[in-house]
Amino acid sequence: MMIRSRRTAINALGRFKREEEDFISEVDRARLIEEIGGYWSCAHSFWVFTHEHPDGDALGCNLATYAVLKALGKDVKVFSYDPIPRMYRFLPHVGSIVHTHTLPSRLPDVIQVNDNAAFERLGAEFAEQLTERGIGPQATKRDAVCKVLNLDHHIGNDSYGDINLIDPSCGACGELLFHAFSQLKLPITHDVAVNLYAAIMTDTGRFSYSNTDADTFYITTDLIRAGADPFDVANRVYNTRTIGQMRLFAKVMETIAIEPSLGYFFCTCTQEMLNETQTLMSDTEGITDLMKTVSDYPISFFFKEEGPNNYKVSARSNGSFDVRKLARRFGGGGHPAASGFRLHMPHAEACRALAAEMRRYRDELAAQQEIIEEWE
Ligand SMILES: [Mn+2]
Repeated sequence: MMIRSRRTAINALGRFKREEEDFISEVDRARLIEEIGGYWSCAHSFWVFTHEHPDGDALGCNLATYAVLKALGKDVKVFSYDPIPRMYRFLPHVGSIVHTHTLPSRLPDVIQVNDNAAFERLGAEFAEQLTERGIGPQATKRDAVCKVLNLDHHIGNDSYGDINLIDPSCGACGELLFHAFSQLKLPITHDVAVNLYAAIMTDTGRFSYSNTDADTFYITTDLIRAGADPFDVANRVYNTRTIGQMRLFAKVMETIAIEPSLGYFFCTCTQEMLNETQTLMSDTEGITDLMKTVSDYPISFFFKEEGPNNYKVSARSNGSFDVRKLARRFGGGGHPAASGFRLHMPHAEACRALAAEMRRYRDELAAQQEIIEEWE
């Protein structure tokens, strides 16, 4: 039987394990939302951030935040460390996003970070500049005025904010923002609805990942009633591929390699492939979803060559294996079914390092399972 409840702790070999401390009670959530609401109503200037290489949840949340704060008459700047992927350029207010690596010198009253589990993941230069100005966990002298609001749904968020509203029961950070706006009676306008709908649709894999539950549908029902058009949003996000992208997909699929004894397969996108097909690394979006449709292997990895001997690895699992724990061994993170990490070494060496770690991890899980069986 498939266990559907998000709040069920499940054994490590069977399904994802969620530890008690990962969860926030309804009461605590409501209290934190009240506190955040206090900043939204009292503060004047805001900077809004998310993780580098923003996805639909990250951008949808930041633009919904922009729309809500603007409607309250605030001075709002949304920053993006990386360019906005083409598929998200239709989102309402996307033109307000400032793509830069250099922040203005004067700090705002409030910094809000959506959907970002660790301070460094803001982007190295953002994290550095903020740290210099007394913001973040590494700052030696703390800025006395500017407060950091950290709103996220990743298990294991570093809690780097002054207020940390972390709710892993939310399938998308967009769900968490919906709860916040609703509790604070802030109007869900058409623009807010489209952004939050796009956030939730993409982070739940079109309402198909294990993070999808009844709440997801209750929330999206409200968003549709507020003006989000499911056909239009899905069409704009997913049906915008180019021929160059299809050629890139073909080249990447050619590289598929299998590790049968460890239960995974992987493929690679090189800079050369991007040159040959006139595409960008962000055009590989969708490849991991395609890899997840393979039933023979429960785990897949996608190596993206970002520079010489520098690979960003996306890990995906069909639900039987917690890839977040594996990613953490390489200094990465994410969700149990979708995580990422970096390997700074030549490709062949990176493949060997991954195989070695997978073998160690699997042996440890097997040992744990033996202990569990002994107790039962
Ligand atoms: Mn997310």
